[in-house]
Amino acid sequence: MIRPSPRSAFIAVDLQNDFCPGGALGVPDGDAVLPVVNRVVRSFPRAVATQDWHPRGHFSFASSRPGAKLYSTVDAEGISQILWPDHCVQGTPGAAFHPGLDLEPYSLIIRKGFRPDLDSYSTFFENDRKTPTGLHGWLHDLGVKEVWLAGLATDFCVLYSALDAVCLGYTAYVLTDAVRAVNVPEGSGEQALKSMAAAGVRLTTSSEIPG
Ligand code: VGL
Ligand code: ZN
Repeated sequence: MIRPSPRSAFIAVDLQNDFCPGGALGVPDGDAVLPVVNRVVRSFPRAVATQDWHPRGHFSFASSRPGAKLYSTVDAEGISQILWPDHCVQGTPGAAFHPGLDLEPYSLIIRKGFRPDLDSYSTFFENDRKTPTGLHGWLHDLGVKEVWLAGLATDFCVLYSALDAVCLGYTAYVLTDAVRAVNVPEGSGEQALKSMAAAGVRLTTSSEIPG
């Protein structure tokens, strides 16, 4: 058992309709993490939910570039960008939290990816790696030293959030039974778990959390 410390925070990443099966960028089995997330969140003294929140015509959408192929990679001013289907458009049902997510325990919602020409996988910094989302300031203010991550997708938003958490000096845990991968390209979910472990992220499961 690993008891979350009083200086910990739980971070539920992008549990939105568009990332769940049937959504615009549905992660296979993505909704399966909801019961796990709903159970463990109450073991933490505070919790944050994140929301991918793109304006219409966002530059990460393949549809914003005539002739561009879905899931192809382009270079945008030195930042490598995968072109996604339109997803999590501000104010649409796809951008809403999945109805199966119990939102009551969350005291902060971080929205990211709302700049038209910048994407944001990490919930700490946008993809230019320097524009902060404000989450670090909030956590720091509250004396948080330890973050526990779950949600979607393992190979993008969870991966970059966990890596940034370690870089920022947090002890970072990822609940492997409460994450699912897009797997674009194939195998990127497995690769992400390896990268996180190599960076010092502690991979664990919800069964380690008491209660
Ligand atoms: C995500 C792709 C595009 C994620 C967000 O939440 O992992 N993936 N936008
Ligand atoms: Zn996105």
